[in-house]
Amino acid sequence: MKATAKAHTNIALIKYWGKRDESLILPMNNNLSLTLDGFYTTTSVEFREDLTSDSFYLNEKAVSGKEFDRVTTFLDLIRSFAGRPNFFADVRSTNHVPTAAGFASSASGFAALAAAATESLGHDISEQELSMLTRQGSGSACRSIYGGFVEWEKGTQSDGSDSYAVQVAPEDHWDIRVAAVVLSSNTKKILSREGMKRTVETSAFYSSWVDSIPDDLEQIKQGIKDKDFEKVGRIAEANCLKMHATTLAANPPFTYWNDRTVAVMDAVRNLRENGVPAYFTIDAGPNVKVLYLPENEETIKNALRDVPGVNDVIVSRSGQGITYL
Ligand code: 2P0
Repeated sequence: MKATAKAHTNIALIKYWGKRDESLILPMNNNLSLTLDGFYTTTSVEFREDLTSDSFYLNEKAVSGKEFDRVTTFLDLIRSFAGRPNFFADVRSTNHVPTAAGFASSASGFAALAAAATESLGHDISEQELSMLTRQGSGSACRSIYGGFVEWEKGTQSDGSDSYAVQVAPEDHWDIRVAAVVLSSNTKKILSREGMKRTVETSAFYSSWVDSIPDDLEQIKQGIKDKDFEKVGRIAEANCLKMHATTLAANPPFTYWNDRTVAVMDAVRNLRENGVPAYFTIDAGPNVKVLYLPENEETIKNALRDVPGVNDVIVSRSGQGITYL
């Protein structure tokens, strides 16, 4: 049976940074994100008895090499989970995640793939099980199963059976927005997988990062519940800065920022000094995402577009979880 699913990407407000198990993809720390309606992947999967191998098309082009291997390895997991080890699949994905905006398409990509693949096999699966499976494709993808604010529980079991995402507040709880600031040049030199591994293994600041998480999470969840924008923004921005500080203390040290990243951070601080509430967050690349409230949308867009080196500003609202088309 052919099945199609749509998943949105998400932005972490409390970052996932470091694994306690690299093959099962188990994180060192609980983390929390907002699912975004502006960026998504739709994927169709058809498992068929007559196929002798998998095929994967992304934006209508056949994919091979490492990217293809990552998809078939993930399909192996789903085949074995569903008790259908000998079924192969035709996979067709369309990404609506502009690479230039600095969002990893792996989050929406693996979430949509997991949902469509399990549906195609006719396998009845809970959202919790789906999140757990998705996690093993890409960690941050397990949060994209749900809409709104989502926490990924790190769990304590060595087999990963208690490491999955849970919804903290649905997408209609609060109209908080995110502007993705597209910079003029942004080669990502160190992949997040490699960057977090190096940081866990060598950064003098890594244990402080992990120790600081429970308090950040408790406070941000209270802020989300109370719709306290300044509290949520302040904690998210500080959490981002702490994550990036761990990379500066790694060996060899590295940073994801460039001069344009720092210029956008300054612009956000200037907005705040002028009475416009706005906070930034940055992932494993130079692009900046800015949190703001709907009434300030025009001011935020204009101020960010005026920063030298900024090519575009793409705005997004809180988005929904997995949907089947
Ligand atoms: C996050 N990032 O919480 C953090 C913040 C990057 C910085 O999740 O190795 O692509 O597939 O589990 O999920 C990026 O890492 O890594 C990420 P894997 P993933 O969004």
